Amino acid sequence: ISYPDYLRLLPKAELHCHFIATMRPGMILELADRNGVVLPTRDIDSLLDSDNLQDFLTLFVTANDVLRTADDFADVAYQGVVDAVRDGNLRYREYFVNSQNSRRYLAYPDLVDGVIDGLRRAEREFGVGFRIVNAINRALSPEDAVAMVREMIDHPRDEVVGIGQDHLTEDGREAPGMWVEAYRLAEANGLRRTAHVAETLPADPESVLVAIDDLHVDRIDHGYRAADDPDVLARLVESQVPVACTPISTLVLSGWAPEPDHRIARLIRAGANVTLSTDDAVFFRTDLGREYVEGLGGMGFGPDVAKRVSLAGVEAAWCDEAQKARLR
Ligand code: ES4
Ligand code: ZN
Repeated sequence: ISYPDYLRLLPKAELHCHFIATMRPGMILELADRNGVVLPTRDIDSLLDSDNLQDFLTLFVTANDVLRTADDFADVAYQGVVDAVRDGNLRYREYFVNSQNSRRYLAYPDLVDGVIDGLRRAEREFGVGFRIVNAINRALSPEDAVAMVREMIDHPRDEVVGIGQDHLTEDGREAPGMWVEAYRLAEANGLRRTAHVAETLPADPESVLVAIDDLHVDRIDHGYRAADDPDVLARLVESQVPVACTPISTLVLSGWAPEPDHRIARLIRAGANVTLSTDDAVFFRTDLGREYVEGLGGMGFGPDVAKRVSLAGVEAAWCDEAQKARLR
């Protein structure tokens, strides 16, 4: 078996996956028609054409807007699993949903129940486990984030296990400390916590430490800039907080091509607890197989590291022990 085939067939757990960006382009058009939403363009290539975070987030908002009902969410959830099983032998996935973004159309419990319906159906057919993480929209206010966490507490679901973040302010600033109240509330109510930090320039490496020390995260999304600061990197390694890295996303948004000096490669060589994900599979035209083949392979890592990274995804998952045992 060739190395690329080995990497594609390796069973995988994915922890950093934005639900909206698992939506097939055809489905964006179909749901827009179903719900009478006018898109800026019906040309898929120009719709998906974004090479920086701001354009990307505009696309993200556009795509989010075509989803209006719980059934829409269930349909997107189901087809996303079908694609990921085919393209990268996905066995387990944690999804970021954005309940704040759909609040105008859909109450929080209806949204998550739609996602759960679709993912349960896919789990019965393909055996792919899942959990759901509600992501704070960082373009909105800290108070809004706290309100989001309160909704989660008021409508608990076994499948919804934590909070994360996405989107970003217009100026691209990362200020992880501003979310501390939402994170404290989540922690006090038994919710897990992850944060998008230190993704690209100009984000500070120190954001990683704010996430660990102030937000009390049990996972970090991206975190690449830690590789640029020896003290931050040492703390990240010492903590062994899992880092959910996304090679193709950084290639598209930051122009960082997979090569042995890539920041993710430096994190791995330093002994950080790295896992691999797609971030936004459809929108970056990637899949979990490609993250391993072009990402890890392009960074020069062989099968031993690939196996270790894929297992790190299982160990860092927010599911129960019985499910982890099945995935190992
Ligand atoms: C992202 Cl800040 C943010 N939000 C959603 N998806 C993303 N992919 C990369 N950065
Ligand atoms: Zn992300």
